[in-house]
Amino acid sequence: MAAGDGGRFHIVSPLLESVALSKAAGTKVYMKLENVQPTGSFKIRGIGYTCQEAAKQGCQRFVCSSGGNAGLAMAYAARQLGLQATVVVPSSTGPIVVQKLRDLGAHVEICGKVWDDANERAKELAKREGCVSIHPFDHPLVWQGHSSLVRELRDALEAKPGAVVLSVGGGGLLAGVAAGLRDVGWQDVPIVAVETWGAHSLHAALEAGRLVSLPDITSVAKCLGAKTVSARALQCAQELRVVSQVVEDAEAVQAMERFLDDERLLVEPACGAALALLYTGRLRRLQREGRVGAAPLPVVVVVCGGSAVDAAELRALKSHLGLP
Ligand code: PLV
Repeated sequence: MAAGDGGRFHIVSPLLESVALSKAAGTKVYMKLENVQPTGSFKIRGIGYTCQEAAKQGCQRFVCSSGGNAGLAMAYAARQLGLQATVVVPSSTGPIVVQKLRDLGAHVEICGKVWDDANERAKELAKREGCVSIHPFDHPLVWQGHSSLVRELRDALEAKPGAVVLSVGGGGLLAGVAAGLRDVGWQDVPIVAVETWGAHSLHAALEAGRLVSLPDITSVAKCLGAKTVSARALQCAQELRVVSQVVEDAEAVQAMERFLDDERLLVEPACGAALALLYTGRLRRLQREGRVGAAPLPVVVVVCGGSAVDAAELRALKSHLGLP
């Protein structure tokens, strides 16, 4: 099932209509199920491709800073390529991911409180001979790898969608989808870029009209927690039809639980953020305001996935947020 266009580690992911999400959003919703990719998220597309290209140049070891999923994708790609992997994660990345990284054979370092701290350490490590630094979201090869997702949409859908809904952390997925939309001539399709408050670095940058750094990451969606969004993501948001939306942590976590019941799929808060846009009726409002395409055009939500969650973690998140 290797996709063959860009990276050879990801699969052509399923595109399924969700009756439950369509009912909640009041419009036909397709789920692009990136949660079934190897290592559980879309990250394998861009990171897998980048590792593959770096391996061709003869590197011996990859180093990556990560909130979790980029590191998992890199560890997986390294293992496939027979190379070493070091992943630096912040302390906010929980034991579930650290164990999965070790199970994939990666060397794990825990450094600092948030991803930006871990990234400083990764930059140090990458200076060692034979090491290649793999960025979790801010590199042209990462965007190119992620862009394969849109070609799959073009191949599967009869017409272009009214919107693509996705989550934004550092903005690699946004930049990749934007590149893919341009590639297939769908650059007029609006992208709804969703963040949580406390990880809203794109929203803050758009309000300021320039890159700004959040003082801290206070959201539970740690995988959306880059204090500063990439310059490329801001540029995409300024050049294309990108609608920035921010949801509460509680909405993202409630969306995770509802999605588990509706589709029997468990995803991270980072993904719950995009789902919350549909469950809370925000998409309907954007349609009424004419900011995204309305019925009969379908909407695609990128179910970006995430591996840092299990049943106990969902319970812990709910209790942390005081949810019943
Ligand atoms: N997570 C990055 C950055 O973390 C990482 O290191 O794994 N959904 C999920 C499940 C993710 O893991 C991420 C990114 C995103 C969405 C956002 O993707 P981005 O960074 O390309 O906007 C700090």
